[in-house]
Amino acid sequence: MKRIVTIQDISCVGKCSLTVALPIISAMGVETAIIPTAVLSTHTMFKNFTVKDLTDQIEPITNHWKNEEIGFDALYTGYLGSFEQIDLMKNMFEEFKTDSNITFVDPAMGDHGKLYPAFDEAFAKHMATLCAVADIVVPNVTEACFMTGAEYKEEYDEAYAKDLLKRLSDLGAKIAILTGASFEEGKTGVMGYDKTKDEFFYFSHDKLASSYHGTGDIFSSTCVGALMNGYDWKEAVQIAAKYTAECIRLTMEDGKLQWYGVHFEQAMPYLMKLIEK
Ligand code: PXL
Repeated sequence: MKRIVTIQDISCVGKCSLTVALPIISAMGVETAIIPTAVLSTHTMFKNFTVKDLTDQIEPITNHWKNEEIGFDALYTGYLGSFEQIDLMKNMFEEFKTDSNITFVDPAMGDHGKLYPAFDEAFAKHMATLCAVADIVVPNVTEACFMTGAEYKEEYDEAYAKDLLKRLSDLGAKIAILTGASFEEGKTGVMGYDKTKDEFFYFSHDKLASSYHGTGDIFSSTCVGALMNGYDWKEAVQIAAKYTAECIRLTMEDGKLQWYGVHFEQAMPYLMKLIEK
């Protein structure tokens, strides 16, 4: 059985970060160890959220694991709250990286051209240094622009997406995956670039009319789960995109609760079918 570790916050309400990564990756048949980086009452798009930072727990936890010779088939980071946490992740990658495992970074920092309330441009540039040492990175267009200094565009063509991917891989990551890549009328999707093969890949599907919080985390978690189930990155992004779209579709049937995340639980049977071999 594969074992991964995911390092991100627990937002108690709002269905994002660990409250989606843990159930999704576990349901995909993969042991899911966690490091909670902070506990928040909700994610940061709600007003008046509470937060307890857990940065001081990260090193004691990883030191204990090292002493116990505990290893992981994937190290997956999501929302991180500070420069220090980013640096701790770089140390953790150095300590736990092997020839056979993967490091997967979702630089969860913003969307729709804006960074989340807790972040600024300097933070995005620092996140780029973590992406530099990862095997796979999965930013959306907003995050890719803030990390690479590219101009953010709401509307763009395929050449723009390819340029962003090249810039991301110039940072250092082996495989760069751009989520929410949309340059065909009525479609959205994901475009990836494998610099070791100089190969692009694009998968698109019909664009749904609503956008919800936490879908990036659902995409990344599913991608990690699919990779651990033996799918290559191109298959994994398709599985993740299809499942995320189904989660959105089911949520839309149930009214608009944009900040409360998507009905990923109800779409689990569909995910199980997607990963059947
Ligand atoms: O889904 C990204 C995310 C994760 N964790 C926290 C957040 C957000 C996005 O706003 O605030 C705490």
